Amino acid sequence: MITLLDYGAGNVRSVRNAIAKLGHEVCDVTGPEDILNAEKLIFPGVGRFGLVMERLQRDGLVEPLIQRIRSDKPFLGICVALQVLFEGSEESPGVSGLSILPGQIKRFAPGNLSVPQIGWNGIRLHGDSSLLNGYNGDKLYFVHSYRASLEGLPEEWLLTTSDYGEQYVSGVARGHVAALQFHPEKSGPAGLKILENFLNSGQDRVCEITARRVAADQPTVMAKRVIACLDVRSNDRGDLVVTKGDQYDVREEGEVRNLGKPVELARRYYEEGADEITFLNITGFRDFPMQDQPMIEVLRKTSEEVFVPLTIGGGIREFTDSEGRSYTALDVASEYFRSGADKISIGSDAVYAVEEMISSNGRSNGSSSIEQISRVYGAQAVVISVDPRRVYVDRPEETGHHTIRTELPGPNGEQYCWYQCTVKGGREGCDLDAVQLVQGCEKLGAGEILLNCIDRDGTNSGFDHELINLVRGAVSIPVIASSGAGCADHFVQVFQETKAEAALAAGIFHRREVPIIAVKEALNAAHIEIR
Ligand code: 1PR
Repeated sequence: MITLLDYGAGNVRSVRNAIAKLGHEVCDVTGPEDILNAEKLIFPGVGRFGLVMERLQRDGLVEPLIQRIRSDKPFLGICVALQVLFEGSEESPGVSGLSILPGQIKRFAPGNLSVPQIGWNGIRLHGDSSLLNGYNGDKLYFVHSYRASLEGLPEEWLLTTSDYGEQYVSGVARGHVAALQFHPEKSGPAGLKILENFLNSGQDRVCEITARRVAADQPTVMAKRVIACLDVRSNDRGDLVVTKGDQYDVREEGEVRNLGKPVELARRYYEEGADEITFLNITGFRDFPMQDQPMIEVLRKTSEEVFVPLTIGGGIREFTDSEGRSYTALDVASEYFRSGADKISIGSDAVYAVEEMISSNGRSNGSSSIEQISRVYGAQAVVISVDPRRVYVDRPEETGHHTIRTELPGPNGEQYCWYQCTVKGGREGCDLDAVQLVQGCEKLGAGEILLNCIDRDGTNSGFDHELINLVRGAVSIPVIASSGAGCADHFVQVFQETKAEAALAAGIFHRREVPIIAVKEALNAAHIEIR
């Protein structure tokens, strides 16, 4: 029996699902005595450092946790649960951690790398431990803006380090206790193997570092991510289907295109090596997701079988239902997180939030959906889905928008264009450009940009590099390039010609025109880091 410390913030369902998949039963911590008595305790830390500590304090769990770890009872901490083992964090000044380990957690300062670090990185082994038995060197999934430093860490605890602009601690272990900065439950087969080693250990000190190693010199390198996207909606018969549009028009001869079943396709992409799966509930702007149980069910079922990150978007905003019951955007997002999402994506509501901030002279009162969700779940859990389209102009100075000189002139020979943001799945254009939107969203607390392009969507003509360079240059959070992939070479080109951290495609994967493995092989042949 595995005991899980779930304090109600973030995606703990994935850890639950991974444990179940590995054949173990899970029970929850219901009070301080469970922390002390549990045979094996897993603590998946999600959210901000201060919030995690506040919840532990509220539930009287701080002292029992310290006692458990000091008395060397089996314990596995994940992500922020590694960070709270230290004395404090720059993320939440003045909040004390568990102080098992000395030092402060600091924010990444990686120069031109984006923060948060989101994606697949390597680990460098500093010692041998049965926790890593069978680990084959595959990359593992990280998502964080703050990191533990090597400085002052007692050597007997140091299991692994990784690099992201600087070297940081990615795993600590001693005796029966370990904590990992990466997410084993989201790291595919390599992560599940590590989790399994912990779950299956008997009385042996599974985490003990039995021999020291001379760590490799080469830095670990983040992989460029390949993401499969599933646009989901109900067809005219009421079945939830994966569909795909051409420039956002998903109907063919009057019918909604049906390219498959969401859970089946997601499972297929996981098995084929997708680094992440994104679901977009494309009619979410008019339907209300908390009444849309099928979509939540899709997420629940997918997270039982798919152990890479899942993002879900569509309809994340505040809402009042027909009985007058109101839900905040945070309520909606929380339901998605509880159902297995690791990140949520916001489209239309992000546009409204930035328009409002601009009309209030760049100030916000803290109530936007982005701020609400980011405060509780952290910036890395909030993705902004941008749906821009090109507007060609002759005179850039007259637009009042961020305009570029384009190598692809407009229909009347226009040399310039700007990218107009849209809402409601491209149905309405706004007086806001893509740069204004993404900069506004970063300021409000978003952690990643999913950059679609209506002009390229479904065209198979390649990604819009001009758009991607414009947006990537405007923010310091990761950017996912989306729309237009038609062949494996388009992925090579987008990573060679832009600084996008990830690239997403839909149509070519759904129609089996290009397998994910072919994309990975092409990237590998071009010496682009992959998982
Ligand atoms: O506004 O918060 O409710 O979110 C709605 C979400 O649904 C947004 O993320 C928006 O992008 C998405 N959406 C709305 N309508 C459509 C549509 O297609 N009619 N899909 C839509 C957006 C774009 C990509 C697509 C890529 C890659 N789809 O997700 O997967 O363009 O396609 P390709 O590789 O085939 O070119 P809210």
